[in-house]
Amino acid sequence: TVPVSTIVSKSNDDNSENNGKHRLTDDVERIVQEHLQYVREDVSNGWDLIHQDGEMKVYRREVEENGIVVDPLKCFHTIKGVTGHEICRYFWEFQYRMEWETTLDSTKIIEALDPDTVIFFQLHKRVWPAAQRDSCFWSHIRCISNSDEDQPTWLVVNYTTPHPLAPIKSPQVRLVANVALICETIISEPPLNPKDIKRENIQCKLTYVAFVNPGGWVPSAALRGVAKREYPRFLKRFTSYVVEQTRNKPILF
Ligand code: H13
Repeated sequence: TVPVSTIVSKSNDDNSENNGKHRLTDDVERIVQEHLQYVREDVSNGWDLIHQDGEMKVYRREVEENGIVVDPLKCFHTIKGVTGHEICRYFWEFQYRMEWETTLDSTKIIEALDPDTVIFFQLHKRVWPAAQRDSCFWSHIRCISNSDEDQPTWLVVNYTTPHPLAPIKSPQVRLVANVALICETIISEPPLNPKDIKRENIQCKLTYVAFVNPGGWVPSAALRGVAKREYPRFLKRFTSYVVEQTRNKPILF
């Protein structure tokens, strides 16, 4: 849950009289479904493995639009001792963000659309060899149950949206992104009583996909260099952070 003090505005839509719907409900649904399809597509054709470290694999496809690098990225990782819910929760929740994000100057929530969907405004560190970037995106967390026996799939989607509280102020450049974190929990040798499951019996299979348009021209080689360095760094730092944070806490299924 988001501390009330951090929310700049609540949605104008009265969700309670609108079946919990808000102005972006249909967009959120469409993008979530697209990611659930896309996550199944494999990386055997046209994807380059650009980084591997133990269980972590980072793939990308080199794509340019009007001379701008917009390389799609797909990462896989397996993390011992945490659930998909824990990984997604720490990724989505505002209060942990600055503890694991190293590429941000600031983050704030400018609107809460429903308990699972908020709009963030973020200022990115100037790691790019060009103007500073900002971003404004809805961020949605969801649990999808597969069957009675299986553990549910958890996912978070971050998707760029315009917002009156976040106008683009030149020379600031806006990143355009469509990012998803999709997690499954695997339980090995499940005990008869679910209450007896220990952290040593669980692992999380994570897929992270990113389509990011830098919003303006950046030298291709420099941008690809930054991406190749920063995505693996993010995955390693973020997942270690969640392992540390949850180590002595009850398991959140
Ligand atoms: O996904 C990551 N962070 C999210 C939470 O801060 C925000 C992210 C997002 C980015 C941009 C716009 C909207 C949302 O989902 C981790 C991101 C790691 C970034 C590594 C740096 C990559 C550099 C590539 C630059 C492409 C322009």
